[in-house]
Amino acid sequence: MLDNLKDFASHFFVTGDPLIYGADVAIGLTMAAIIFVLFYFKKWGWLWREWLTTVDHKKIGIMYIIASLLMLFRGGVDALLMRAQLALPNIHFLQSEHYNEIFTTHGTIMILFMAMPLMFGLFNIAVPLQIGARDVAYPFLNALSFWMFFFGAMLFNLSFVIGGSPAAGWLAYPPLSELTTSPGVGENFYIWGIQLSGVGSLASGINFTVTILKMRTKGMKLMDMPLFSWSVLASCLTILLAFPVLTVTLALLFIDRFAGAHFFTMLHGGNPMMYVNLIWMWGHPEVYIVVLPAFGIYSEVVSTFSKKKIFGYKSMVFSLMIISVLGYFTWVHHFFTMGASANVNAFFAITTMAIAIPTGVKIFNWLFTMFRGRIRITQPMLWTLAFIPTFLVGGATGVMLAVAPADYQYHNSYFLIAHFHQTLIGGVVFGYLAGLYYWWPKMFGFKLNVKLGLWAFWLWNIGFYVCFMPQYALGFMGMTRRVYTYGWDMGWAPLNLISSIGAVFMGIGFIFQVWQILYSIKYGERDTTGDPWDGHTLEWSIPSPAPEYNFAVLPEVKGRDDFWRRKEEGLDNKIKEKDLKPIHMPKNSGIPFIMSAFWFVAGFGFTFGWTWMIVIGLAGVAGCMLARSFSKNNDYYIPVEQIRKTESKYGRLV
Ligand code: HEM
Ligand SMILES: [Cu+2]
Repeated sequence: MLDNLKDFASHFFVTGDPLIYGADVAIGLTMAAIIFVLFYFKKWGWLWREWLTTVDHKKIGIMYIIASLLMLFRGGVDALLMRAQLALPNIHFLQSEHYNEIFTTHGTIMILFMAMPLMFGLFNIAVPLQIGARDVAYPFLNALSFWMFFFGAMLFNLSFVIGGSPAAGWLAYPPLSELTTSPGVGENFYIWGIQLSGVGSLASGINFTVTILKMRTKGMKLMDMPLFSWSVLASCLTILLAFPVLTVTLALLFIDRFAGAHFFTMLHGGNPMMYVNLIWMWGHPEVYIVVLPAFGIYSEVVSTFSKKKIFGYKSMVFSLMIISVLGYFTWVHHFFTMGASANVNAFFAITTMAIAIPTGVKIFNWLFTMFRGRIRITQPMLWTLAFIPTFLVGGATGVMLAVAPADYQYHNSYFLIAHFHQTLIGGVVFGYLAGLYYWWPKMFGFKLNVKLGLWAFWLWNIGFYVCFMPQYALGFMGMTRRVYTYGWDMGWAPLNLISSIGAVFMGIGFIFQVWQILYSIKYGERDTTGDPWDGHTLEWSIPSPAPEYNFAVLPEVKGRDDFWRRKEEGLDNKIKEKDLKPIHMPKNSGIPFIMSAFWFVAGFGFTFGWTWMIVIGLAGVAGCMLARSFSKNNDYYIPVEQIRKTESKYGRLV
């Protein structure tokens, strides 16, 4: 009996490495501290009522952002561990298997559990306010999306201490990810973590598409919409077509592992290359899903801080759309070396290069917007200015990689690693940081400290170039990706050391940002106007932070950048008392949280192949669906008296 238990525990819990025990202790202590604080200050009720059950897009946005910053921390620690291991030849800090796990969790977490939720956080914060709506189209679904993402991310992260992490790369190529070659539960954690959060992403894609198409305020035609909202639409349309492919692909892989099927095995008619095609049919659009909203943010920021309407609005919109459509026809560039015919490779090489054209159009439009503008160098603007050259180099090296014959040389080398980090950090991370700095006062009612922000900015930027420029050279020198160590004879030591130092700089930059947030909570410059940047879109016309109903009276607009027009015409933001009407709102609900928790249980059951647990989980999910279907009391009205009180507190009532 005892021996059985011991045997089970030694497989169930991850053991062996002091790093892991250290992390176990840290996780345990953090959890204990959080629970203690909640009990001590009697905050459980508050947490449940105000946050865990909320359907308010603004609060959901904040939760997304907090979760994604935590994931940025975890992914960043992974990155630093890898860079420590590679800093010099023949280091025995990480074993090879451990290194495989870390690049796998780093890549997966950074894309799916950091970039995606940070993106959805910004969608939630900005889109309803920009288009003059009271919430998203389906607030309940929005909460469900968040909790599905959250529990999916937790399931994935659990593999660190229970069962063991996945180690087959961030896209889990078979045959390596098949049962015969990865017999542990790591790949199951990978599959189910992504499946749960993928449902959330797909639902958010639907939610924001409908919100943008159906909930724009009076007078706002599609071609009057702020460019961030356009970029969200482009991204969500891409989600709608791409995410189902991911779900099906991972489901097939799971059926292989769980039920002994042969979709992607080497034997019995399976075809691993099928998987590689399918996963990249999602994977390539995915990178556009995350980068297009960053382009939207740059457009808002450049226009605001140059005090000019964006140059070439229509061409901006068309470029967004062209990129999202072309993005579906480039996936083979990830495996030119697969051995497709020259014609096939040529097709995908050309489509890939073609994307440089709309992207170039956008870069020129941003530059022309700044040209002769009254530029203010604020924090969002700084990150935008840093993005342009960084993304330019990332784009240019992308075109180099798109040259199919040349890719036989670059493929899976550090040249590629440098290229995609340049676009993902220089494009996506810089963009979302610009967005965070830009909308922060709207979310919380205060600005982030500039001095600490400047430290963070320079550390990130210098660190970025120091880290990734040497990797282009390392790629040419023959260093391939996913190697855990190398010998002195390779001559890669100096450049790797430099690269690791750059990574440390970025890490310190992140610490400065955490410090910046904590410092600014206490000392940050308060925003009492609701319009700290002299903005041009509707979110700046209401108080910061926005009241729960956003707009006491829904605005009517007469065209693009309507808020600038109103300010130029000397109109104020006052609301007439006689215009106030009761506001129809959705009620909070615990179902999204509980249902996602049941999904988590089911996912855990699937991961370990425990039927009883799967049954409990799925039964719970079904119960939640029924409960929701039969619940009638889902909405309420905010009475005029309460709106009057809130608005007069902000001095907005005449
Ligand atoms: C913050 C600084 C970062 C550093 C220092 C860093 C470093 C690294 C390193 C050392 C690897 C492994 C290379 C190898 O041995 O093959 C890697 C892989 C990867 N990184 Fe990062 N990274 C950073 C940020 C990011 C971000 C922000 C993203 C995405 C948004 C990202 C996405 C990936 C992906 C997808 C992989 C490939 C994983 C795989 O091979 O399966 N990284 N990174
Ligand atoms: Cu691609």
